Amino acid sequence: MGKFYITTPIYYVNAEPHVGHAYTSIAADALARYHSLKGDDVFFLTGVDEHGANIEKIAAENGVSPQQYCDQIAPAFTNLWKKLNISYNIFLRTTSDLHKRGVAKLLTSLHESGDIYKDKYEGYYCRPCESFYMDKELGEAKACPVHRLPVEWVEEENYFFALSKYENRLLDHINANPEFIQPDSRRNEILSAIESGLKDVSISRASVSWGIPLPFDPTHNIYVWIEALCNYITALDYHETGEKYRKYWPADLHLMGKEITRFHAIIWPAMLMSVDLPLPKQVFGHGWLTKDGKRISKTTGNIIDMDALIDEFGLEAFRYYMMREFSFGNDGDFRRDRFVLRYNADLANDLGNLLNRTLGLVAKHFGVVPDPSTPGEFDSEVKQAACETVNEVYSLMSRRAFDAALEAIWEFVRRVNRYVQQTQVWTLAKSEEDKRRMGTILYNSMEALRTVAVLISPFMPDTANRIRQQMGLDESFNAQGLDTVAQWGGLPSDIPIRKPEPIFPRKDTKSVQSKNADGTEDANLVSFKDFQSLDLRVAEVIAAERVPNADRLLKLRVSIGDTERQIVAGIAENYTPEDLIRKRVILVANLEPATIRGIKSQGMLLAAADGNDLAVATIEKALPAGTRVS
Ligand code: ME8
Repeated sequence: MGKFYITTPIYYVNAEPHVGHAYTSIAADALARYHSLKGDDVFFLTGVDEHGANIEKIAAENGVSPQQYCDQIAPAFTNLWKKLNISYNIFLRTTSDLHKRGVAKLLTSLHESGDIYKDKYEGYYCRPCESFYMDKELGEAKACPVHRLPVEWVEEENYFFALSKYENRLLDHINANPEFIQPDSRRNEILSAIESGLKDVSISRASVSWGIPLPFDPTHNIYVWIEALCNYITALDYHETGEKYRKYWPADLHLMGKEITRFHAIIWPAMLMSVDLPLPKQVFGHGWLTKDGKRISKTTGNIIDMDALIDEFGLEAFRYYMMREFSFGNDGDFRRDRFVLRYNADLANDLGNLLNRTLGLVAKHFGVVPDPSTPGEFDSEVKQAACETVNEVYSLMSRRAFDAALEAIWEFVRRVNRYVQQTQVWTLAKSEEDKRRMGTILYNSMEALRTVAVLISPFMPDTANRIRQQMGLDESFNAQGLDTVAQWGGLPSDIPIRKPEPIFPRKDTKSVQSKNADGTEDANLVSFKDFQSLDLRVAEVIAAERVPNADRLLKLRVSIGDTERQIVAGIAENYTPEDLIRKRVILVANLEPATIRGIKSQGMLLAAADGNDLAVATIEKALPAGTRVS
């Protein structure tokens, strides 16, 4: 157990927040909650960046003072964080006294360190970035590399920070601490930027009136980026070296989009070196959310309607999609069809069904959490899988691999669904002895669900609580930490469960499709590559028999040309063994084998089911067994 201080960027108030801002904040929230689960003392900072020429200009366009403008927009951010269930500890505004006092202290120290000097500055400036760019970064069109907008030529007398002096110390630090800048691709970019030479940076603007004055020359305002970076310590009461500062600094993680990593990984650490303060432990620059390949931003206007998605699918599904779909270090395209697909496949199907099926059977046969009195086949595999999943999640979260951590959890969910299938638990209510085994299987499935609830809680806190509630667990279980999931058997028996209700009702893709605003048709699509990964074959049934004591099961031998396979299929209510002999059916030949009622099944037949009516898919021509179906 330790402390974990995590920050998001402080976002500009020049427009309403969008899905890109939500992305960083949801990731930070998931990590903050995850560290709380681990037992760490977490401090989570976010806020808004309110000064600078850009804000001044927009306020003037709106006919209000900059302060009035900031006061109007800042609540749009706090309202969004509330809506997205972001568990921050401080929302810092750079117009606050707290920030101004801390900035004055840090800039005074910087001045005293001898690293500040006055000089004339000229260069290309991008207003939306509040940043100067070098000629070579702009290309022939003289456009900002982030916004693709024309830059302005600015000349003025400024104060400078001697950044170039810190080149070697920065390189040494980055090389000695591979975790300092992540992911590795960003680390390499920063290393080569430093290696190609750092120029001193201007830290003041005589011409910008909306800002914080330099403590040693109030005729200049502090350049907004220099002042904004200070927020990471000003929010901790740095001005009085307060308790929060002493407890939480240095930050464990500064999280941000890749376009501003250089400010955090070069300028900010050099400023801290100059005043002899400890450096943040990690700077992580994540990828961009794009739409049709273009970065989502207020300047391009390709904004995703978060409200509509959340209204339709719920907040938890939105948070899940954001963290599951994209690899955090890379760019990723926000696609509604993928959202719907993940909702139906992962949430409604895999997780929702497991919960519903398990609790449905518990409600029908026991009413309370049953006793795990009768161990049997597959139990230890499920327990082992739980333990492995927890360890995997630990390691993936430390690498900020949210998508892979969620995939590991879902792999476990699917394993438990398979356990329910393999043990055919629903058939075990007949004798008292069988029922004891049924109780054990259901107990294990519920214990697995308790584990899943803890593991998903950083990403989907409400879903975790709803699962626990339906399982009959009181609120004290909501506070269960990660240590409790490593101990299998923590679920108490005999407590009454609640009425099972679907947590993610399936969405009809047709009705979802028709709601597309841009008129394009999104479907529940899989890629052609995914489809091709299925090995479908014509299979000829050469033998068939009933499985004793299993009303629904037939055991088949099928030929797929060179080899034969044994298949267990739940079709006995619709077909006799004789019906099937010599039929040419379609086999999923590369499905992992399963054991059903103690009998190995090496594949699956395709069939269509309409309620209790079921028909096996057959091939109308006598094509050779083993022919590929595509
Ligand atoms: O840069 N995909 O504020 P900002 C992913 N005030 N994340 C995105 C994104 C996208 N398409 N668009 C925005 C500033 N973000 C400064 C920061 S910090 C001392 C000062 C997120 O309002 C991402 O975190 O332009 C990005 O770095 C940040 O919003 C930029 O927010």
